[in-house]
Parts: sequence; C-alpha cells; structure tokens
Amino acid sequence: LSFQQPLTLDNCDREPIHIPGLIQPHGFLLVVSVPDWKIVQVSANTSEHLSITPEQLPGKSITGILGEAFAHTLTTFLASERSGFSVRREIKQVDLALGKYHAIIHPHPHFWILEFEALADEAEIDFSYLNGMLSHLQQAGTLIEFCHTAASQIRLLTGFDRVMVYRFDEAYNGEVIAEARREDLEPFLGLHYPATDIPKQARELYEKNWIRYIRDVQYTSVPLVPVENPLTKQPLDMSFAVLRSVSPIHIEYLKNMGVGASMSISILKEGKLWGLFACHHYGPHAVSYLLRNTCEFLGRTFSMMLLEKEKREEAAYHLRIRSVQTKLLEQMSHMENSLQGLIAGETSVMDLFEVGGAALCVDGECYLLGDTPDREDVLTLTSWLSAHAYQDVFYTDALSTINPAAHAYQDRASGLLAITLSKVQQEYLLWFRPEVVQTVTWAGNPAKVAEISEDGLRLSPRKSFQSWVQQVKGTALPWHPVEIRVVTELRNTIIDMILKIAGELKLRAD
Ligand code: BLA
Repeated sequence: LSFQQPLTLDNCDREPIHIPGLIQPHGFLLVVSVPDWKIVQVSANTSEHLSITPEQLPGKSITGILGEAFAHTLTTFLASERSGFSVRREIKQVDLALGKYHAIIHPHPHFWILEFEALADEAEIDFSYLNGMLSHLQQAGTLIEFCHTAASQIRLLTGFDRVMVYRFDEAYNGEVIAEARREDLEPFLGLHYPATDIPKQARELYEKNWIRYIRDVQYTSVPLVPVENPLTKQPLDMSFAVLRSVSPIHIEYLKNMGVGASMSISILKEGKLWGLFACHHYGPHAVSYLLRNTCEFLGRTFSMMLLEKEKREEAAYHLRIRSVQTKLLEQMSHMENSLQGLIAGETSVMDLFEVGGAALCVDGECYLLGDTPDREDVLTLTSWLSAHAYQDVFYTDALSTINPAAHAYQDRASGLLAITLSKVQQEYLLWFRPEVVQTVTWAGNPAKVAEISEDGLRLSPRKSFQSWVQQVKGTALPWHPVEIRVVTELRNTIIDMILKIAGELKLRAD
C-alpha cells in the first residue's frame, strides 16, 4: 500500500504489517550494525529507559551506551551459541542504569535488532506445574476436550479474562471450538468468523512466530528514528520483533469488541497454521516475556499432541461409522429386497454420519429420508450425476457451484455424497448436507459494549458474522475422509450383494 492508496477494509490483506516503523511502548528497540556494534536506528522512547534522547544515539557504540557489563554478557552469550542463530534469542536479565531488562535479540545479515522489556518481579518457571498441565492434556479424551483443557490451563497460567481455541477451516474461516472465560462474560463458543478477520500476511507471520502480544490496545505507538534503516535504505523488517506495532485496523476491531489486551498463541499442524489460542483481557494486561515463552512451549507441545489426538479421534469415528455399516449390511441380508435394508430398518443410511437427508433411487423409484430436495429434483439430480460424475463415489460441499440447478434447494443440499449403484439405470444412493448457515447458531451479539447502528461500526463481530455468512453461502460442512472411505466400502459390498443376487436369480431361471 502506498500513500495514494489508503488502508481500507477491502485492501487490508495488502497492508505491510511487518514494516510498521512503530513499536508498542512497553519496551524500547535498538538496531545495531555488525560487526562494529554501532547503533544505527532506535525507538523514539529511549529517554524513558536510558535517559538518553534518541537523537543522541545513532553512531554510538553499544558498549558505551549500555555499559561494559552488557557488552560482556552479549559477547559471552553469542560465543555460547555454537552454530549461530537465525530467529531470536533472549538474555534473561540485563542490568541497565535505570533498571533490569529482558533483552531479545534477532539477527539480520548486516545488523541485529535488540529489544528490551522491563523485567517484572516474577517467579521462575515451575516445572512440576507444567508437568501437571501436560498430564491433563494427555488425559483429555476427545479433541474438543483437549482444546478446552488447554484453554483452561492457559487461562490459569496467564490470567487472561478469556482464552479461546480458534480453528481455521480450509478457506481460513474460523470457529471458536473451545473456550475458558470469566464467568460473567458472554460465551463466544461456537461463533464463526470470516477469513478476512485475520488476513493472509498476518497468518503468515503467525506461522513464523508462536506468540503475538498486544499489551494495551489503547497504547500510543512509538516511531523508529530514523524511519528508514540506514543500512538497507528500507523500512525495518520487524517480522520477528516482539514489540512490533499493531495494524490500526486490528486495533479498531479489538476496541470495538471491548478488548483491552490480546495475545495469540499459534497452533501449527505440519508447519501450517491450524488455529490460534486467542486470549482477551478487558483492560491492559501484562504478560512477561518469561510467561510468553512458557506459552510458546505450551503452543508447541499442544501442536505436537494435536496430530495424535486427531488420529485417535478419527479412528474412533471410523469405528462408530463401521458399526452402523455392519448393522445396515445385516438388515440387508434379512430383507426380501435387500436394498430396502438401507432405508427401511431400525437403522438407516441416515445414521451413518451427520446429514440432513438421504435418498435411494433404484428401479425408477426414489425413496426419500429426512430433509431432501423434492422427488423431481432428486430425479433430475441423478440424471445429472449419470451425465457428469464419472466416479463411483461422488462428493461435493458446494453442489450449486457445479450444478446451477441445485441453487433452488441449496438450503437442504449444498453438500452431496453419492454412490453409484448403476450409472446406466441412474441408480444412486445419495446423502444431503444442508448449507452451513442453516446448521450454525449465532449466539447473540458478543460486542454488546459497542452496539451497531445501520451505518455504525464497520469492524465488529456482528459485521464479521454477516460477511462470514456471505462467504459460506451455498456450502455445506465438508465430507470427512473417513466418511468417504466407509461409503466406498459400503458401495463395494452392496454391488457384490446385488451381483450375487442377480447371479442366483439367473441360476434359478436357468
Ligand atoms: C489479527 N485478528 C487478528 C488476530 C486475531 C484476529 C485473533 C491475531 C492478533 C491478536 O491476537 O489479537 C481476529 N480475534 C479475532 C477473531 C476473534 C478474536 C476473529 O478474538 C474471534 C473471537 N481484521 C479484521 C479485518 C481486517 C483485519 C476486516 O477484522 C482487515 C481488513 C486485520 N487482523 C487484521 C490484521 C491483523 C489481525 C492486519 C494482524 C495484526 C498484527 O499482528 O499486527
């Protein structure tokens, strides 16, 4: 974005949030050239922390400014880093003239960024406490329990008013799937948000950094002096800087939600952002670097455990659907017309997984179960399938995008899973999933603090919800790979049965 092109809600996925030229004011920043350790760029608030104005600093040696002791600590520290480091390291305690600080260092090819945060009195990490947390996480049975447990643990550890697990779907829309909160707060559990609420470049930064922390949403940002890095003649790349100032759009969003401080802990699955622990406080909230490091540790551990929890959950789900499938096959074997066993017994194909409706179309007949398109529409759909779907198992979670006729019934059947019994005879077994919006409840207005008039707040969860609804129009919840696997097996078994019966009939006729 340039000055000619102001930041709006429509172009904010192009806001260069890694080069704001500003920091949050709860610390100060120095850029130091390598190898001569001369200060080249500083944050404008050095007077408060070093009693030296920012203008006096450029060109000075870091040893002269921060003292021999610091230079010694730094040299020792760097010598102890055997193979160098690429991202970020910390020195736990640095004694400067005006107090104790925590120093966070990260290297660029020609300079280092040094960030300093005042050290609070705080306890060391209590490992028995952490061990306790991990065993709670291990014990959690389901994926959702696992997420709730982690949210509660992180809330206990950090003291945030609200900690949510925010999970992305494939299009990076998000849902709050677990939550721990102060009792008097309105729940956000189950709420959905559009991908635009966390734009792509922000998500990319959260894949590189485990923690994003905004101590006080009401802060006044501190500029860098000079604005351009004299070594690169470019704005300073602050992708890894912990004090990096926040996009004004996101600040507005948080203010509109009544939030005073916020922290996100990334959840990665195989290197990709799976979700975030989103932590809110309804006032400023100090979280020390040590505590944030502990949260990073928990985020990393949670991410590693996630794969296993998902696998276990998937196995349990597979088993559950398989047991329904077994019942169906048993019913089929007892019925005169075996296909009736799929729809007419105590158990039906509706029980396999979460669907709105199902249909069995055979011998020119269509048997409908639950919430389905009209019979005529289902018949039209089967002839469309026989002309367009070449797979034995066909599925989509956005039917109307490939079959415009399906717009008419997208509320009931945005999702379609179909198995072919006979392509030529247009015989199919079909499952329908309703449009996502029909299955989601919008739990009131979580931004009560800031009520919205027609032309009121442009950024708020309520507006987000409207935009999410637009984005998921005509789509259903996706079909799970386990569901596809089981219906593929089911189809094979049914076809075998049909062939066997046909064979027996033929034998009898002969
Ligand atoms: C960042 N947006 C974020 C972050 C979250 C959200 C969690 C990470 C930073 C943080 O922890 O505060 C969104 N927060 C949510 C959501 C919930 C929540 C959905 O608690 C639900 C409960 N934001 C917008 C729009 C734009 C936007 C419309 O809503 C742009 C047009 C931008 N969001 C935006 C940007 C960031 C962001 C730029 C990055 C902030 C940064 O790291 O500098």
